[in-house]
Amino acid sequence: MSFNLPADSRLARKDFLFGVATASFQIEGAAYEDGRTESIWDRFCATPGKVLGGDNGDVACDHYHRWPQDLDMIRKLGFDAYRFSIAWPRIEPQPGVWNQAGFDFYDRLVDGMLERGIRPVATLYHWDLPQYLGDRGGWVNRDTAYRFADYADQITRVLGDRVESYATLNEPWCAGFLSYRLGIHAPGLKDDRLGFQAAHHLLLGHGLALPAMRANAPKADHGIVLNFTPAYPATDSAEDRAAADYSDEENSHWYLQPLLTGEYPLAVRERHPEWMPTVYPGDMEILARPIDFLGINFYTRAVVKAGEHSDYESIPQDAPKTDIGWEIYPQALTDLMTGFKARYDNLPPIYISENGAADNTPVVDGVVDDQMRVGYYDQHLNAVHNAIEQGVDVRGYFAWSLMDNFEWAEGYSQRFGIVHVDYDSLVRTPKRSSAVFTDWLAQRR
Ligand code: IFM
Repeated sequence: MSFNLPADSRLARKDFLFGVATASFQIEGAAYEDGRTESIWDRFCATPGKVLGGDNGDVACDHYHRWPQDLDMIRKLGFDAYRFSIAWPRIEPQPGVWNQAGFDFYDRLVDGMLERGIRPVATLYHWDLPQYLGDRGGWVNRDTAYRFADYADQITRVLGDRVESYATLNEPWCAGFLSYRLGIHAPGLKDDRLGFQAAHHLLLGHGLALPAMRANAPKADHGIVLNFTPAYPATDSAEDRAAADYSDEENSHWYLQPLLTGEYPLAVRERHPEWMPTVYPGDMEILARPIDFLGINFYTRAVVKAGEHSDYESIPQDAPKTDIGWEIYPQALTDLMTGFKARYDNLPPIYISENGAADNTPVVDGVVDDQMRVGYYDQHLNAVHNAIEQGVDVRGYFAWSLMDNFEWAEGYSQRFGIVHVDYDSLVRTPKRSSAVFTDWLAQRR
């Protein structure tokens, strides 16, 4: 069994990059080993009521100890690349203190990939901010952007060109809005103005980090990973269409537009001057420093109507959903990319840096027959194919995730892996979906 893509699809060529993705906090465990210090997610997990079941990242998938076996698994499954993230609290456990044991771990991991013929794709920040920076306001504090640039400099000095592609940030919408505006992720603040300020400092950190990253790894690609949940109007009314458009300005273009044009979207600035962040002279030029690629993380769409007391309101759909309750709507992935191409004349090459489904099918007689996930991947790979056919420059695709892991506020309740993890024994069991990928990858030309 393989994916149903046209034989002449760009995705069927060996030079289209296929990888699997994970993130440090979600898989590593070893929370306090070899000098790692507390992150804002350790603190959030320890705060009652923040994470389902009171789950935490202390052990997670124990990847910190089992990485050789996990890399063997990636090679065996046939993927070209592995997108992983680096835990800042391992690298800089105290302000300005650089931890050799932390560098050594990622040194070994990257060499382990290269030895196995797996291409390393690194993300520098996937939300595990050191708690000591959280104590000083986290991303609301402008200084955090400068601390991030220092950390990015240190880690890229060590890993250099052995990593072929670096993303500064993963999903600043989540690290900004979901964390400081909507209160769902660490540190759990609910304040519009602070959400926008945090978002600005995240993007500032991204821009500040780029020059040193380029100097330390001149042959690598440097970019950023953004997440998008495009909005569709609930009805054809002018009000609902305007609400959907506005939602996209606030949630998608707020993050992408400044990077490509050096300006935040006017629609948001005009409607909500009271939320606007403090921006220093020169900041926008820093945000707009050139990037070599845009990573797109896509899972679902939103359907919205004009709200009575808000700019837009999400309307739940009676439609197929993954186990986490997110609608399956692959057309939105094609629309999103063709829409970006139409709006931005300097859109860089795109990688789908995450896409996948929560499918909690259990192990039965040693087998995980995750058919819903197989269908989800099939539909979304076709959505990528369709975008390429319409002229979008997509260079690769990363499945989220290599293995089941800590799903943030949902704890371990939602399984996104193509490999099952038993959280008691930590045994990994490849699921049906991983076998379908392996078949697909083997037949590429
Ligand atoms: O698990 C997350 C990941 O950390 C970031 N992107 C979305 C995934 C699924 O929610």
